[in-house]
Amino acid sequence: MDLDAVTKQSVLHAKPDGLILQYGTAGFRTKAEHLDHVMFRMGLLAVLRSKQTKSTIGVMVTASHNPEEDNGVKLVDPLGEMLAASWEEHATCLANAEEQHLPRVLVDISEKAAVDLHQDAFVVIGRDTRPSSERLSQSVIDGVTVLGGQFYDYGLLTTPQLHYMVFCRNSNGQYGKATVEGYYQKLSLAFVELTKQAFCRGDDHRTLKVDCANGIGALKLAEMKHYFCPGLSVQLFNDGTKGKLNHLCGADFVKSHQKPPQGIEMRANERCCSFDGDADRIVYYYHDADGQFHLIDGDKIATLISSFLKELLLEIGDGLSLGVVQTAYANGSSTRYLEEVMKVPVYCTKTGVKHLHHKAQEFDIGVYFEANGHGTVLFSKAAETKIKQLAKESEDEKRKAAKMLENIIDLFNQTIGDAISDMLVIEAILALKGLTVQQWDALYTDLPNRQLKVKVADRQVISTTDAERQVVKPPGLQEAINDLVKKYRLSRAFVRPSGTEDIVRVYAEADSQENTDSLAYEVSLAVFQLAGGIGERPQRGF
Ligand code: NG1
Ligand code: ZN
Repeated sequence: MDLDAVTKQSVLHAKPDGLILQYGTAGFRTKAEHLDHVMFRMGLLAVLRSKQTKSTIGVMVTASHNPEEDNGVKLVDPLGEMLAASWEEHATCLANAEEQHLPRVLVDISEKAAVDLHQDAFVVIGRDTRPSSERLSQSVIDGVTVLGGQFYDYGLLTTPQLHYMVFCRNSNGQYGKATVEGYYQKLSLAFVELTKQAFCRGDDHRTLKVDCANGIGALKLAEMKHYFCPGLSVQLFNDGTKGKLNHLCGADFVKSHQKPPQGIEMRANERCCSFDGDADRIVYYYHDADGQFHLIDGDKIATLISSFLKELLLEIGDGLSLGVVQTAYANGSSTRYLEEVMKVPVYCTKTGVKHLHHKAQEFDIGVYFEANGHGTVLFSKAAETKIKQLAKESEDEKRKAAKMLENIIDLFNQTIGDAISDMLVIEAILALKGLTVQQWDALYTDLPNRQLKVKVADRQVISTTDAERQVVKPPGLQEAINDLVKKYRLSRAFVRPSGTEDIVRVYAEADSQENTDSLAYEVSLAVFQLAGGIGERPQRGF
């Protein structure tokens, strides 16, 4: 390591005094103007991680669903997974080191992680469409080069596409070609294969309206859409030509406001969906004939997908285990439906896909989704081998089911949630089952729910347990929540510090929207009073 060169370059990417950031559930995320030094340093870290794993490492510049002025960065590990937990700590140390300590911290990390410094390093970089992303990804490149790493800059990519590239490169092309073209081909081929039978029937529900959050999803879907036409025709809205990224549109807006995005024309009973700013989340929705808005969130997506997988598994009859993983934000009705009607085991983990991902790995087939629409299906190596074998050998019906499962394996990028993969699997299932969006929505009725944010001086004063469903500290807060919850029917509420924003999140559920809103307000007030609220007190009414 040429530490003198690092010191010299680092001055050009100086860390603002006193700024402390944490590698959280989604990497580093804050206002774009505070991130230049973090980007440079993540370039350095990616080189060390690449040397240590002797593999290609990814760096993605994005702040996903957050406002256009924000930005962020996360590292992608060799198998297209999120960065290993021990390296999250290294990332935090490196990002927060004062200028003069930077060389020492680099040496420390190399020693602790037993990095072979003579090894070559290769880093691939992707970015979203934020105005700040291009400059920030240049800072990542500066970091990579000063430590002697090689790199390839993919430029504009969705987050899942970068994960795909990393995995392809580390599996010697066996998984697919490490190009956007390769990604389009792999997914669309699997989609066309999977839906062959459905579209022969002359289905006329093939149009889907997509709100692209004015983000990268618009560019990539525009390139990709002719690959799955005429099977599916997608109409793009909020494609970034006019509006601002994630502003009054996108999956996060639709989910948290429970209303349609601006900029999309919805007719009664038309199937619509929204991506988020980096195209790893998706939610569906429609207006009924009375003009009422219906949201189909990640929980209902998980339900649709797992019920289809369960049918296919019964068909192949091979005893492969299926499990669904959710977080505390999953609607109570979805959990009840999965457990009691579908008889599928359901587990709850902490928020953040990495937690769901780990739990899902315990099954042959693990379906995981956050209520906000971020999720995927994981197949174990053993399940994949079994399915591929059955698709070749067994008799007709079994073989058909195994082939479908094989296509589904190819469609789910195998890594993290991907709005494009999810959309294609959902569209395929709806077509194959001949289901309308209303029929899908009618699987169960969501309990009214509300999410609020509370500002506190230090959100770390709140600590939780039981997959974030119970507060441990500050004292008295959980008791206060318990008393409030008791006032309502079918009610539930919890609070937790956000991992991506400087706020505390409040969630409530109850028998009516009015009661839910009261409960959410009362719990917010309890947080404000018992956990050091700042600024304006929470108000009733939204
Ligand atoms: P935080 O800010 O920790 O609640 C949010 C989402 C997560 C996940 C991350 C990463 C909710 C309630 N939380 O985390 O599910 O998507 O952002 O983007 O939706
Ligand atoms: Zn995202």
